[in-house]
Amino acid sequence: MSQYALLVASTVIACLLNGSHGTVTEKNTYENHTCIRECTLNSSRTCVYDFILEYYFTLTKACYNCPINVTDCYRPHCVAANGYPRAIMTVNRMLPGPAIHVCKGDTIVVNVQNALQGGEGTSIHWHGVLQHDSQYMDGVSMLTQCPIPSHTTFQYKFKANNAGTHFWHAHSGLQRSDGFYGVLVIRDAPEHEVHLGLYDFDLPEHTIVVNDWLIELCVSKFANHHHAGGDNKPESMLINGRGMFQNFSNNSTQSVANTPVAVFKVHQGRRYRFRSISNGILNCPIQVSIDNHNLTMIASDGNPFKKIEVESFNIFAGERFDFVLAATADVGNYWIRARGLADCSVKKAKQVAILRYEGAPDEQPTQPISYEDANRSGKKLNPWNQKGTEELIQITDLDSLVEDDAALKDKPDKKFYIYMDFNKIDNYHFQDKTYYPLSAVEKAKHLYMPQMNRISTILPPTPPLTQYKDIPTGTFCNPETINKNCTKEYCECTFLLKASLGDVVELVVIDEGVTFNANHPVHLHGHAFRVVGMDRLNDSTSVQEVMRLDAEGKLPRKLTKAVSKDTVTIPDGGYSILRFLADNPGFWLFHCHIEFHVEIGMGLIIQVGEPGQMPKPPRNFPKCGHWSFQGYDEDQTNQTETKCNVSSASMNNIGTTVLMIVLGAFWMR
Ligand SMILES: *[C@@H]1O[C@H](CO)[C@@H](O)[C@H](O)[C@H]1NC(C)=O
Ligand SMILES: *[C@@H]1O[C@H](CO)[C@@H](O)[C@H](O)[C@H]1NC(C)=O
Ligand SMILES: *[C@@H]1O[C@H](CO)[C@@H](O)[C@H](O)[C@H]1NC(C)=O
Ligand SMILES: *[C@@H]1O[C@H](CO)[C@@H](O)[C@H](O)[C@H]1NC(C)=O
Ligand SMILES: *[C@@H]1O[C@H](CO)[C@@H](O)[C@H](O)[C@H]1NC(C)=O
Ligand SMILES: *[C@@H]1O[C@H](CO)[C@@H](O)[C@H](O)[C@H]1NC(C)=O
Ligand SMILES: *[C@@H]1O[C@H](CO)[C@@H](O)[C@H](O)[C@H]1NC(C)=O
Ligand SMILES: *[C@@H]1O[C@H](CO)[C@@H](O)[C@H](O)[C@H]1NC(C)=O
Ligand SMILES: *[C@@H]1O[C@H](CO)[C@@H](O)[C@H](O)[C@H]1NC(C)=O
Ligand SMILES: *[C@@H]1O[C@H](CO)[C@@H](O)[C@H](O)[C@H]1NC(C)=O
Ligand SMILES: *[C@@H]1O[C@H](CO)[C@@H](O)[C@H](O)[C@H]1NC(C)=O
Ligand SMILES: *[C@@H]1O[C@H](CO)[C@@H](O)[C@H](O)[C@H]1NC(C)=O
Ligand SMILES: [Cu+2]
Repeated sequence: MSQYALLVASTVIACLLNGSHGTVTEKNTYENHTCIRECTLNSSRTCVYDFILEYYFTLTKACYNCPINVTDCYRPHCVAANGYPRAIMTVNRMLPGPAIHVCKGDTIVVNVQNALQGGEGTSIHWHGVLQHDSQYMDGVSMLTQCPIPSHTTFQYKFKANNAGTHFWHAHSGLQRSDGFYGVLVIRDAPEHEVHLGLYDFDLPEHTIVVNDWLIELCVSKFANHHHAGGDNKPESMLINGRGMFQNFSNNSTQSVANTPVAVFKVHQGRRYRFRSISNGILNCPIQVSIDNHNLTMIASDGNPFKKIEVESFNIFAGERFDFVLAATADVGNYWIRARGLADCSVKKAKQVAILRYEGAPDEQPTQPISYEDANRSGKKLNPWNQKGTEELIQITDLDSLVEDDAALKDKPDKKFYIYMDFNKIDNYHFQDKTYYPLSAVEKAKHLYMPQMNRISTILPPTPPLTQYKDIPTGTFCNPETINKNCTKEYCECTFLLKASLGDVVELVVIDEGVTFNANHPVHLHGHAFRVVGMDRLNDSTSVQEVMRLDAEGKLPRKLTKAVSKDTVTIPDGGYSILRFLADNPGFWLFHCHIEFHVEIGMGLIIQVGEPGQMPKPPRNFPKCGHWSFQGYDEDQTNQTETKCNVSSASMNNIGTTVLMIVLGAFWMR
């Protein structure tokens, strides 16, 4: 722990150098932020960060001769990624963006400056932070706030009240996939760490962020896949924003160079707490393992469970796992391997990083690194679409170390069956009934709709949490209120389920799995849930079958020591049963964390409590109006009485648009 002393000392200097606002400088990496410290009770601080959000590119001029000269790859503003040239989105010209490491009880303040060229709005979600009393800081565009218009700023401010390994990412369009993501770790005082005795160090440098990575802007792949014949398979993967993929050759020697991989340093004989995060983008569960080492798994999504030693684990989009690594091998370099499953197996998406022992040379391990080489056998936590066995440990096989609470009572107060699948339905956004109906299109271009209860959710025209009164009547729906046959016709609305404040809610989430052997990791905002049941019944199932089994008492529930999480996989052809105490009033998104799926509506809103029970946002919290056109009121003298006034936030958008038109006209001349 003494390593913290060093960090703190150097931060004082970093602070004195705090420079101008609005430009990206070295201090914006926050690598040595004053809030990075040993956490103790009653010593909370306010931790401030400036985030500048931009479109950017890999291997820019900031990279000079990277990777032929590898040192250049570490220059400020150089994003080498996996070496593939592509447009990206960065916060402070870093990939991932700045890591936030704070202590429980601290106040996090992030000033977001939207510098996106192109007039795009944005917002940032703090994945895993429950936001009690700061619901309007959850960062979901059009649910808990308006998108932050380009060339404006927004301040996030909330208490870091629930400890654990979390992360932050954009919750607006597909931006998370292009680079708007980063680490958010909230450490607790040692007194509260149940696993404290298992490790010697818990350091920021041992945080691992894995994700699949495309070779183009996500929206390009999205449009190609949904409108033409493009696939939805990731090509590559990153570990902490780094990796090997693209080959470079120095012509005079023909030797192959690659962009550098992430390196994690350890001392032989010590034990380290590692914190891993998946910012998975497409359908890409990731198997993580470290050569010559086993992993002692101790926590997920911020909640500890009874330790269990495995050889590898799978991590799904949005999940986090903490493990202890004992550096017991010979001094040397070892591969840390990330192997993409499901859609990531098609192009063998994989990545490596290096575990380097103190005293080992600055070299790569010699072990081969093919996709197949990363298929670690032996005990594995969190299998993908496999039944649990002696070797395959399901989430429900773990014993939570979070005390049993009301969520685990015998009978929940509210119970919902949520069934998911890819449905063969003529969706007018991607098919045209007249010109190219589903039936006329070749099978390879058939598009199946990932839906919940056969509904595609679109977010409301104004955020219900902050502008409830502005929501047009008839916006919200649920399977009972929809008066359409959604098996026959495409159904799109704002799917909302309601719970009273204090209810224990049970979600029986089913993946019917008829169409593909797929996967939908689901994430709940504002609450952690207990995973009380999980099984893969068969290659496919149906909501009717699961309801029948449930009625017959054949869906076992683990009502003691069920693990607490906020993101979990639903086995295809099976189900997961989730329980939570609805103690956080607000509008909370519950959604599949696969970017293409949530973007076309695989999610729903859980309303907890009545609007009157939800805390009011600050009086000057930005607003936006909805744009459903109701005709112009030509009478200028009667403007204040028009129904369709626009608020300041949307005025900003108009301003930008006008500016762009003016510029456009200028260029045309
Ligand atoms: C943070 O501190 C470390 C250790 O003193 C130093 O090596 C590193 O350059 C610092 N990082 C930044 C961005 O200032
Ligand atoms: C921290 O504060 C709480 C209540 O404010 C108090 O009960 C506790 O003794 C304090 N702990 C320390 C270590 O000062
Ligand atoms: C590589 O780049 C570094 C700066 O990043 C520079 O100091 C060094 O001289 C370069 N090496 C070569 C061989 O050009
Ligand atoms: C780079 O070279 C390796 C080894 O020859 C090869 O397996 C890999 O496919 C190459 N990468 C790309 C993107 O072509
Ligand atoms: C290698 O040669 C090719 C073509 O001769 C040239 O386009 C490229 O820039 C050269 N690369 C380096 C690293 O010198
Ligand atoms: C290629 O590598 C050789 C030997 O390492 C070095 O002398 C030369 O400068 C390099 N050429 C380029 C274009 O980087
Ligand atoms: C990892 O665990 C397996 C048993 O599951 C054991 O056979 C193996 O020796 C262990 N490896 C190390 C490096 O501890
Ligand atoms: C990975 O290894 C397991 C056994 O550990 C084997 O059953 C499976 O077929 C392997 N998968 C691949 C893709 O090789
Ligand atoms: C809805 O449509 C499907 C497919 O056409 C049909 O099988 C089903 O019976 C319909 N359901 C109702 C309630 O009409
Ligand atoms: C699993 O599905 C297959 C094919 O649909 C069916 O034949 C089999 O009976 C099912 N098994 C169970 C246990 O339901
Ligand atoms: C202003 O609008 C109201 C209601 O929209 C209408 O009744 C009234 O006649 C209008 N006043 C004028 C001066 O046009
Ligand atoms: C319309 O403007 C009035 C006065 O500025 C304001 O009170 C009201 O909230 C606005 N309505 C909407 C939908 O923005
Ligand atoms: Cu999904």
